[in-house]
Amino acid sequence: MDKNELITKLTECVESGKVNKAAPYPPAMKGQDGADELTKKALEAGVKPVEILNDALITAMDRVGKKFSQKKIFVPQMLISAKAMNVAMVHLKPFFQSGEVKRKGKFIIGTVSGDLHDIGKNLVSMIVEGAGWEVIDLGVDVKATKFIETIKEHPDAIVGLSALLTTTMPNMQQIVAEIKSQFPDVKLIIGGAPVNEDFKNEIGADGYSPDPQSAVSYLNSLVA
Ligand code: B1M
Repeated sequence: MDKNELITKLTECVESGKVNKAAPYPPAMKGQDGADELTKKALEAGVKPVEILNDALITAMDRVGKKFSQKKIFVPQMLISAKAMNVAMVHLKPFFQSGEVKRKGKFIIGTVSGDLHDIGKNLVSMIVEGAGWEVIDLGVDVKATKFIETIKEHPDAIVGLSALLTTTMPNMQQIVAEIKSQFPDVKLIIGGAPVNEDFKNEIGADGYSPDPQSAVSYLNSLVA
């Protein structure tokens, strides 16, 4: 398979939830390579990790999201696509994390309470870490109290909040307010599909990043 075919096939695997060759789902792809094998093959063929991420994995998850909106697929299929994406990410992680060893500062990140989406947050963690930051990842469904406890332990850290649901945007607002009331000088950056610059201004966060690269630029600008 050439590079384009590998990308196309990998996109199909993540979109349809074909995790690896041994996986029985989806039955139509039984015995075929899955996201695991194809990511390895793409890397071996010289496809850049960032191309694998953007052209295959993120493209596939966008398609999954559209099909979910159109009620063509349901939560279990989204979950299995997320699993296929995570399996692929295991192979990409070392490339994104091979940044400088000297740390530029600390970055605390979590997906806000009520929200279980972690793929985007994990990507931001990985890329920020690769750009030379120490990352303290609090996981998903993180309440204000957990952020505050962690800020007490790392008062010099910058804090990142991720939200993927419109229904968890108010939780993000509340977490920002609680952190700012106790630590007015801590810098807060928000991200995730439903949030934007206007929402950042509305809730009094310091930065908004649509993607991991701009999160890195923002963090770097604070220590420049
Ligand atoms: Co959910 N889900 N989901 N889901 N899910 C969305 C978000 C949705 C848009 C799908 C849709 O309807 N089209 C929709 C939200 C609609 C809305 O609120 N307007 C939705 C819904 C409704 C739900 C449930 C409510 C479904 C249900 O149960 N009925 C439920 C909620 C559960 C909960 O959280 N309480 C739910 C559940 C799930 C799964 C568990 C099945 C699974 C998540 C698995 C996991 O994360 N481990 C899932 C998935 C996979 C999705 C979609 C398909 C893909 C999300 C994803 O991983 N994208 C998603 C549709 C979509 O996004 N197209 C959808 C890839 C990822 C790389 O992108 O996360 O946007 P993203 O991250 C980007 C940027 O946003 C940014 O950088 C990343 C890389 O570019 N970014 C930051 C993110 N955080 C950042 C932080 C920063 C900076 C940048 O600084 C701090």
